[in-house]
Amino acid sequence: MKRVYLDNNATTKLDPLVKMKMQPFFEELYGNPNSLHQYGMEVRPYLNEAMGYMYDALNAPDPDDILITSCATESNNTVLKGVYFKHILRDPSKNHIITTAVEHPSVLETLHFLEDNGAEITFVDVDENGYVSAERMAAAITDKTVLISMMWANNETGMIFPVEEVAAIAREKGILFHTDAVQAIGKVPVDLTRTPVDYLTFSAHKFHGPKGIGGLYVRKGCELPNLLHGGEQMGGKRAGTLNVAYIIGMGLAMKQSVGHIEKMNSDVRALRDRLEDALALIPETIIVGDRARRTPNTILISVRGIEGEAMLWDLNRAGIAASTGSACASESLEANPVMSAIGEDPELAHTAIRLSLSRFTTSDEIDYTIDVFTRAVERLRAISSTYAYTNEVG
Ligand code: 7TS
Repeated sequence: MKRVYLDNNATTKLDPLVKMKMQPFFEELYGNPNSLHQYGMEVRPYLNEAMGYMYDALNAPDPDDILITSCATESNNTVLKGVYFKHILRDPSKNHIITTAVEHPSVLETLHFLEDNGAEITFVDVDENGYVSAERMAAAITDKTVLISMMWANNETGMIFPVEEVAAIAREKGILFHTDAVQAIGKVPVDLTRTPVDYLTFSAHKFHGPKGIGGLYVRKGCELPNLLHGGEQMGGKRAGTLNVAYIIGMGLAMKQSVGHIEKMNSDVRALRDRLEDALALIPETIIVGDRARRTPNTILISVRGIEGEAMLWDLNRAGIAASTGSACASESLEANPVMSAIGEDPELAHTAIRLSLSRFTTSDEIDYTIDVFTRAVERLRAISSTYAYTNEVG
């Protein structure tokens, strides 16, 4: 059966070049880089090369740190809990954190936990396009604000948030600034020399690297206490034996995906727009957010009257992988949280379907998806009108 993968905001296919680069580190090059013998020493240059790729891809100044973590969830926890321990616990007069209402659960749930422990959190709502303006974020600032955490691009809608502007406002007011850039790397230019970000989260499996490895950029002077205490790895800032193969994979994957940013914004954007234009022709559909303000690979569409899960099932039977939103919540038949936050008709939140492309998506796959999606809507609408008719007559 034909298989089409359109759930790249949940995870991506491993870049074949990355897989090749990682292979020797599962075999002969298995030394622990912190060991003093040849086995340990021989892997270090490869690690240094991978770290160099990441500094280059983010244009991160040399004195700053890139910590390796196990995932974006760990990076987000490190920043939020670190700010709590370093700043809020020591000076409760500065206990206020601002974020958006549509962050990933690894930010929202961590902040709810900190709220239970005395922090004051403002969750700034998005507008009807799923956007949060810099003015809206700035309006939430008080004398007590210590940190602003705002994702660079939203995982559900693809909306790109005004991170550069908000980071500049935070810097001017002496407030720390964190961005979860998981959905931005390889899609939106990220330049840490130009943008005054203090902390930036990323995760390899969102840009064709392996799962279970991520990173946290920390600007010099903004160091935080450890989340994981233990050995002296990563300069003592994050304990645990380094996952050598995966770090090497993440470095190359980031270099590759940032190198493909133009292709993403031309070829992939053109495929996404073609798919979106075709789906918009289906009566009673809503596509969330102005596409010029979205990452070039994402569509969040609502098809009135059709449950998102029913639609996913039909697509899946035809070999197409999509989602009703974040896979982190998709095992429950819950309303899409971002759709709910946008404040649409509550019914629409149950009809959301996310389609997310990658640089490996082909034109044939898009043609096939347009055809299957359109027929699935017709089929499901026919079933629901027969059902409604039977109910009326019966
Ligand atoms: N931050 C954002 C913005 C995300 O989209 C995700 C994963 C994470 C953090 C967590 O990353 P991890 O490395 O800890 O796994 N988002 C999704 C999604 O949208 N569908 O499935 C996973």
